[in-house]
Amino acid sequence: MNPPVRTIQLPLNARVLEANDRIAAENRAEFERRKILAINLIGAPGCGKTALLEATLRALSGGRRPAVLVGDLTTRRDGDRLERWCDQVVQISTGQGCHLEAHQVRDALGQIDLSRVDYLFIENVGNLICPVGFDLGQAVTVGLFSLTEGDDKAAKHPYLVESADLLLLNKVDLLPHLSFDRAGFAADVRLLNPEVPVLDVSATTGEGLDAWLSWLERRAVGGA
Ligand SMILES: Nc1nc2c(ncn2[C@@H]2O[C@H](COP(=O)(O)OP(=O)(O)OP(=O)(O)O)[C@@H](O)[C@H]2O)c(=O)[nH]1
Ligand SMILES: [Mg+2]
Ligand SMILES: [Zn+2]
Repeated sequence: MNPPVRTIQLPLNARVLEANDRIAAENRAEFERRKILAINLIGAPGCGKTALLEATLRALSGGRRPAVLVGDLTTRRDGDRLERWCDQVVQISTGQGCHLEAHQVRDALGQIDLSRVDYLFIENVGNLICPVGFDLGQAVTVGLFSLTEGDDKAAKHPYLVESADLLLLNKVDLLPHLSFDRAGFAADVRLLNPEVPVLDVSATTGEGLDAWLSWLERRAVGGA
């Protein structure tokens, strides 16, 4: 197998990132003080971020208390979907922005009662590239890939694979219908990040959700 080709660096302005990191550190300190597990969920458009969160919120009911921030350029559609399952949802409109930034998270937190949150899910803008470069103050970064994007996406998006604490492969219910090379995908991931766990899930059928919830529980403050 060929090693990943690296020809360009992410085009991020160092001063913008410095300012972002300062606010992200403040967000992180606030989450730690309040014992909130903040999860930055990053994946391509349509990979199933909102569907996974809907299934997760349904499965959590009565247990850990969730809140959700969801970023999109425009529309409240994802926020409306998530509000059916959670009473603390904030839709962040990024306008022309193709990723969330720490100040947007900080501002959105003003609309959340943090005293009754255990898990803060942050659905980033659908994009596999620059969301990786903008720290939001999360405790964990979760990369979501799905079968419908093709089996080469881990190899083509090394920054997400390298920086993720967990990778989820969604839409596994479609495996019989697609020519997705599951073993090849896993090999690409291992080359980039030998440690990261990869869980197969289906937001539609619920397959794999238990393993995802157990992983969250282990990462939760005061978790097993
Ligand atoms: N078969 C199948 N379809 C899924 C699954 N998860 C999501 N979908 C479908 O994939 C489409 C996109 O799902 P969304 O949850 O909107 O994806 P998203 O990543 O939130 O999309 P953006 O927020 O627009 O980036 C929808 O039609 C979902 O019903 C799954 O596990 N299996
Ligand atoms: Mg979505
Ligand atoms: Zn961006």
